[in-house]
Amino acid sequence: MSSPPRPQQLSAIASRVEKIAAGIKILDIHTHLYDPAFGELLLWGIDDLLVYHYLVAESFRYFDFPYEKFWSMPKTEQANRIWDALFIQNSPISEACRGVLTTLNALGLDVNKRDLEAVRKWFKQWKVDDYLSRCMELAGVERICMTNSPFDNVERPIWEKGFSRDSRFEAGLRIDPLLLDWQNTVPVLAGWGYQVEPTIKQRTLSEVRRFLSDWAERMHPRYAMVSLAPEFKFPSDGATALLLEKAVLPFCDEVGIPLALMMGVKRQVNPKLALAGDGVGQTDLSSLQNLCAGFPNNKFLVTVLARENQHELCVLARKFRNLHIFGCWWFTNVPEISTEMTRMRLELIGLSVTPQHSDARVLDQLIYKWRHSRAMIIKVLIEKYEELLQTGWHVTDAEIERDLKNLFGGAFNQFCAR
Ligand code: RAT
Ligand code: ZN
Repeated sequence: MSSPPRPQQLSAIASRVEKIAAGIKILDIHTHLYDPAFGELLLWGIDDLLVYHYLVAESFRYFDFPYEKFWSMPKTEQANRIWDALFIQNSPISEACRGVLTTLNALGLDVNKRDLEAVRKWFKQWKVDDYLSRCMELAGVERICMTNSPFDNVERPIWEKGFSRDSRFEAGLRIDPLLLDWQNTVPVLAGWGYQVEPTIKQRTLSEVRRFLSDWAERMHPRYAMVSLAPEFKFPSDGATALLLEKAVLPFCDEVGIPLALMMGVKRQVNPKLALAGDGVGQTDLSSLQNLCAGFPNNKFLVTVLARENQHELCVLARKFRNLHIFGCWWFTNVPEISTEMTRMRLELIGLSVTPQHSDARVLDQLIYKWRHSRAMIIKVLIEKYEELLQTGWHVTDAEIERDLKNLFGGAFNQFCAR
């Protein structure tokens, strides 16, 4: 039996991991950011940081005026109200508030002055292209996966016209309206020349596949993606399950891309909050089990929103190698839960996981989302290496580098390439 590790060995492993991690560049596999060619769709700057829907939801805990009044205000005024409620009248301790401060601090601003106008002035000096590079550098991110919807009326024409792609951005084909709102999507697809009917028969299925293939050709997406309600069932005779089985999965198989499922979102629990009005519910993961077992040639990238589903998801990943877990999504992206989830994932499925994506909607958020997540992931990994040390297993620098690369995008790339 080897002797227990000495304190210097433990602190040496921590500083070796931190040093190696500083040189690792991240592939952010799910964001709502855009290639600069999409113009105004790429949000950035202090006002967009403040009106982020995570902060809108938190502000309404303190606001006492009607929802409508807030929505009728110009963005700057909304940002002022949020700043006042969450940063001035109360200390900004929530994860989303801390995030704004981490971001401003990393950009070199003195947050302690509490001077919103000075921050606004500072942002005016930037041009988007330079600012994009600066944010990516401060976040340690080298590639960003977008969320691209053919159903978005602002985005679609830009794809149709064509543009020269920024190689730092990858596409993600988002298809929620197709799978979740079939009745209203039929006239839309018909208007674009696809011969589809509300009753799903063979012709309609092959037209949906043609639609998906046309968009795959345009976007070259890394995956197709849909978010699902807690009530999602598979198999079932509803439109979602039918389209999934007979159009989307065969399409993904043919093109060779995974299907990403974001499970457990209850849309519009409070519609008065708009984008901030969605909630969470537990999903019956036997539907996911049925998909993984029934479609072994398909690959599933999965994140679940409910904390209660996380353990079962890890167990499913142990049974099905066509399932890759990613991210601590949305309400789980708080240190208490993300640390627990990351530790559990590493303990159950080792390094065959992508522990985090940023879900950034505003460019600057890359900085805080990744600074916070990177620190959390490294902390958990160090713990695990220290436990290995107790057994006499010493990880080499090359092994540490390999493991970190896998956690920050390598495992995702390997899964997609299989
Ligand atoms: O996390 C979020 O920003 C949510 O609003 C959703 O966009 C979610 O991430 C999604 O992609 O559906
Ligand atoms: Zn998202």
